Amino acid sequence: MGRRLVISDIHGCSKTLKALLQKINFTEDDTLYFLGDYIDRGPDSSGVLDILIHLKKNYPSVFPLSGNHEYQMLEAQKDYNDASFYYFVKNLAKSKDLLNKKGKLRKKYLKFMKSLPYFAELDDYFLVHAGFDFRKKDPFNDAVGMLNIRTFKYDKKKAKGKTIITGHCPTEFHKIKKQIRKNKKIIRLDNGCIYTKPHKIYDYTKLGKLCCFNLDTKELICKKNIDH
Ligand SMILES: [Mn+2]
Repeated sequence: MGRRLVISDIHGCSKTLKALLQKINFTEDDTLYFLGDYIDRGPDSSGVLDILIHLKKNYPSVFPLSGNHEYQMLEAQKDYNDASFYYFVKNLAKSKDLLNKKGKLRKKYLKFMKSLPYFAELDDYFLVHAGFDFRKKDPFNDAVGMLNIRTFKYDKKKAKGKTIITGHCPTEFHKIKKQIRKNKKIIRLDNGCIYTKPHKIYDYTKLGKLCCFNLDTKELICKKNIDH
């Protein structure tokens, strides 16, 4: 039996992702889920998407989900005119490498981002980028909530008693380990791998790792950011 593994927010850190995949020694027997936010902020959004597109194409047991950054990119692409879209991608998202020479999103990235589901339900887990707004009648149909919510209360009935694994909110490393140790029903796996320097909100000394969680052994395998 292969392992069931989950990796959270990568944000353009392709070297760190490659190193983590080597460290976990991913093979075709494993099932590998990604929690979204592959792009923006980091140095190599296109590199991260290339790795994911390659994995998804070659391994039927690789399941990338959408994050709010992929969703925002698709919305901007749909809603903005060419100049505004270019400004958004270059200056706000900082992912100019996703564009072709004409300033449009490269087709392979557009196609990939459009293909991403918002959550995955396993026998014993829900996997989702941000969480579920259980105050809603159908939280599993609420894309904005699943991709953006920051705090939410666990609802045993709606979550069917399953543990929820999320990313989205940078969480200090000792807190991630504590949630796992205490068998919490919500486990936040995002250690903010992009935060490697002093920051006005976050304590960067407790962040900066890209984490992979083994759903069966509860083991955490992490790689410190090597992209900058
Ligand atoms: Mn996010």
